Amino acid sequence: MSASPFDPTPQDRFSFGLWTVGNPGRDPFGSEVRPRLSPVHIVKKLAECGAYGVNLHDNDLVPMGSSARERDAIVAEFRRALSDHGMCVPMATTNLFSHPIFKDGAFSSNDPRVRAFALQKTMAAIDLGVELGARVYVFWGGREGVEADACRDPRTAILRMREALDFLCGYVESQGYDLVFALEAKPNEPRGDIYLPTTGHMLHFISTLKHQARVGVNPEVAHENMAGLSFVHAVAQAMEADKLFHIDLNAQKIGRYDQDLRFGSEDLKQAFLLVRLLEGTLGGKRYDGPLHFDSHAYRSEDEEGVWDFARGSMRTYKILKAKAQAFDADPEVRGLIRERRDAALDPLLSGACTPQRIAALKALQLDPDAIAQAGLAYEKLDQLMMEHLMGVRA
Ligand code: DIG
Ligand code: MN
Ligand code: MN
Repeated sequence: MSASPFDPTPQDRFSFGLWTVGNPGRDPFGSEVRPRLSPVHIVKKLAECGAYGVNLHDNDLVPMGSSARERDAIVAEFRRALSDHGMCVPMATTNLFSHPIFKDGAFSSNDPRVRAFALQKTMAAIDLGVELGARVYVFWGGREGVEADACRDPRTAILRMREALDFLCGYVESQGYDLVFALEAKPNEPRGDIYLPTTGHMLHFISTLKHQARVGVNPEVAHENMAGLSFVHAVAQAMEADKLFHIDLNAQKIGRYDQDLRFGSEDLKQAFLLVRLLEGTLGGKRYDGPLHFDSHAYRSEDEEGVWDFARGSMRTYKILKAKAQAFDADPEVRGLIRERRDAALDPLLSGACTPQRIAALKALQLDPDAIAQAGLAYEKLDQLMMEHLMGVRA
């Protein structure tokens, strides 16, 4: 098959979790539809698709209850596969949600034995991630929440999660690991309400931690959409705070359960605006971390459909990247979004709050009615963007 400019390469930094392409298609209303794929097979196939990395929860690779010898053998085989296929492990994380012990949370559980077990499990999983070369460690608190809100003071839950993360940052420092943490928010599912439900909540929570510099966020498209929020604005706030340490890409229809659909397969306009932001085509810093697809193929698919899903995810991202580059290079677009400059006003709109600036702003003669008359040509701008997206303008 001839090469395409949208074929993924390792330089694109695309990654998938073992649990994503390895999803066997089970859902709350039906059993698995696909055979389970071994981690070694997933590494081989993802490399063939053009991905550069594979991520994992501890138990995606090492089943709970494995002996040390079994664990080491599994890890050795996996590392051989990574080496054979030129793949890396950019991110690792802990499964603190599947085992029944976590039925009422992990770090926020009312049972101190559960909280201790969660810390013990996470330290072992961090060791595994570092051994595999991970530089980012994700925390998704899927069970950190409630149905019966009377069960604990929500402030106690936040306190417990802060204590856990402060301890685990201390652990990473004590081991000398080169590892940062990325906190992933979700508003609900599987719990009725999950604590710290959006990226914005996480950004504030990080500001209360002892080791703030080591902690950032891992926003997910579907999760912010579930909260009815703009994912692009959540990512922009994280980037502006230098806290976008990782990202989970997928697609989501508004008002549904967490669908984890193929990237770009639903709201193409928001996917375009996201890629434009991440790639910096509108100006400003670009994101240079892993581009992780935390999503899975439709339940309708066989294994070949899973790889169609993986290829489609990466291809869509690269197509949108090319379209964003064309859009922001379009002279008509640049003319419409060029920032209005005013030599007289600009000095008054930034810098220190000096007596001179206060006096000058108070003395300004501005005619609000006249200013309000200005048209902004956003209809033309948005139509241009849509025409770039629809392929009738390049
Ligand atoms: C769900 O969106 C969560 C889990 O898949 C995983 O812990 C995390 C890592 O991307 N995302
Ligand atoms: Mn999700
Ligand atoms: Mn995720």
